[in-house]
This record gives sequence, C-alpha cells and structure tokens, in this order.
Amino acid sequence: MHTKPLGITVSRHILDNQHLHPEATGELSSLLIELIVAAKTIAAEVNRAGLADILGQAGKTNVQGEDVQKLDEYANSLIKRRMSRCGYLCVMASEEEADIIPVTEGYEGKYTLAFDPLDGSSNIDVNVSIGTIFSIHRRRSVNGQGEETDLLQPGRNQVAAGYIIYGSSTMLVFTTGQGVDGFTLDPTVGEFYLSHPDITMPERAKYFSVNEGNTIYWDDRVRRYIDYLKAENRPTGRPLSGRYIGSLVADFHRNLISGGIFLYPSDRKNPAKPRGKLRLLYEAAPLAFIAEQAGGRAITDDGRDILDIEPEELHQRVPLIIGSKAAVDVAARFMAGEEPEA
Ligand code: AHM
Ligand code: MG
Repeated sequence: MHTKPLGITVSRHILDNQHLHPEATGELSSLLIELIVAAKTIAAEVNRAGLADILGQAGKTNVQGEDVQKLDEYANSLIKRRMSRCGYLCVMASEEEADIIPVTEGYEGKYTLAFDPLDGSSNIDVNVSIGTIFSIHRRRSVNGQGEETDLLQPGRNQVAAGYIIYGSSTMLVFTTGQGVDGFTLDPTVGEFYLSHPDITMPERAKYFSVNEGNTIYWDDRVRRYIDYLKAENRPTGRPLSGRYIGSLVADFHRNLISGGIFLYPSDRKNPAKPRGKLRLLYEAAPLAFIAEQAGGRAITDDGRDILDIEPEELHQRVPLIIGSKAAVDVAARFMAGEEPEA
C-alpha cells in the first residue's frame, strides 16, 4: 500500500498522488497548488487582522494612507485575481458575488471553482476561527468561457473539495475522492506539511453543534432529535456535549477530527422558503464530499444526501445535517418521523 509520509509538503503529496487518478493530466494538481498559494496569502492577512484594526478600519485609510479592505472582501478579490489567470478554470462563483465570475480571456481551462472566501463572517472581528471553503467540478460545456450550468452540478460530481481553517494554526483539509488528508501550515516557512493523513471521522458523535437560539423556529422533528441527543443513555453515548462556534468550517473540523454532528436545519425565520441558511454549492456540498470520504454522512432535513441534490441556483440554500455516520443515521430517522426506542 502507498504510505503517506508525515511531514511531506502539500505540493509533493499532490504530485505523489496523481497516479491514483489514471486519467490525470496534472491540471487538477496545478489548480490545487495555485489555490493553496491564495490560501497562504489569506492566512497571512488573517493573522494581521487585529493589526489592521489598529492601523485603520475597513472602508477607511490606515495611518500609511492605504485603503483598508474588509477581510472577506480581501479574500474574495485575492482568490478571484489569482485563479482567473491560472489557466485551469473556465468560470467561478463566490459567496461574495451575485453572478458567475468569468476567467481572464485566453486562460480558460476545464474546471470550475465555487468558493466561500471567508466563512464565519460574524467571527472575523472577535478572533474566532474562520475558514475558506472550495469546490471543484469538471466543466460541462466544451470550451471557451464557462457558464452557470457548469457550476450547477450535484456535489457527487466534485473532483476535489476542501477548506482552510484559520485557527490556532492554519490547516488545509481536502479530498480528490481518494480519502481526506490534512496539512498544517508552518508560517515561518510558508509551507503546508502533511499532519493528518487519511482522516476518518469517528463513527460515533461526541459533540453536537447547532444554534440552539433558533429552537423556537425549528419544527418538532428537529427539536425532538436535539432533546434525544441531550437525554441520558450511556450505552449510546448520550448525552452528547454541545459545541457551537458559529463558523461552519471550525464546527465541521472539530467534528471531523473528534466525532460529532452539525445541524443547520430549515427554520421558520424565512417562512416563504424554509430552506436553512447555508449554501449548497460552496458550503454544504464540499463539506459533504469530505464527510463521505472520511466515512461520515451529510443529508438535508428531508433525508436526501446532500451530494445528490441537483442545484438550481448559484446561491441556493440547503438545510444541512452533517457529521459522524451513526449520528446522522439516527437524525435521518427522526427527520423521517421515526424515533428510536432508546
Ligand atoms: P456567513 O457565510 O455569512 O459567514 O454565514 C455562514 C455561517 C456559518 O459559518 C455558520 O455555520 C453559520 O453561518 C452560523 O449561523 P448562525 O449565526 O445563524 O448560527
Ligand atoms: Mg459562508
């Protein structure tokens, strides 16, 4: 079996693993390596965020007379700028932009990129972990500039997905459909090193993550499931501990490593479309791909697999239940109106 040596650089790892995809031309590898450069630049800026506050506020100029950008706008424009000329993409979509983002003419390639440049916006100003999420598909159209339909593909078609978490250290976690690996950034040399090879999500959940402030807006099935998680039943590992950061990447990452379930169900806050808060293309689908690759599971609150949903809109929202397989299996039963006995 091919072993993954701890401590190798992410570029080395990507190149070493190309042989797992016999059809590989090296373009996806190069695309990932470009994206990682953008991630490192964002990580550096995130680490300076407190300083930027001291030296000037977003929308104003700092003491050097330079414009200070909001961190999420900075991350968005950096990824756009860097990736639109990388030569491997035909179109992009970002949480920060209403429409599709064309690539630079003459640089069109065969992949699409959907991304959330800096997720967890409510945590940016309070020194709590935030993250970048990305999802890559092969284009459907043949050549030239890509179209919206190139991006509107089910998560099952993803060729790669991942996230970068800017936390106590910066980590990159991604999959190309051959398992999940995690890399930790050494900021002194600017390299990501393999620190978490072949991540598997513990089958049983230790934690549940949900915004309980929304309890009154949930329907009964969700309320009953959360009550179930909090009820005492030692053989099934309950009650679970509650952990909610309010940064999807950070909540997901903790549950991926330690075992847990994250829920953002539909609620009555938006009665016209009770479809949850999180976005399918660049939040739910990429994390669902990682979860499945790590042995976990991701569903909507009507029990469908997130990866099977055919997207209709770029910024479509979806109820999300994601995490350790056993816990999501039980959640699926609650969502179907069945309740386990114990
Ligand atoms: P954002 O894209 O505006 O940052 O919103 C997404 C975030 C997720 O990171 C997190 O899971 C969720 O919103 C938290 O929402 P709430 O504050 O409603 O609990
Ligand atoms: Mg977001």
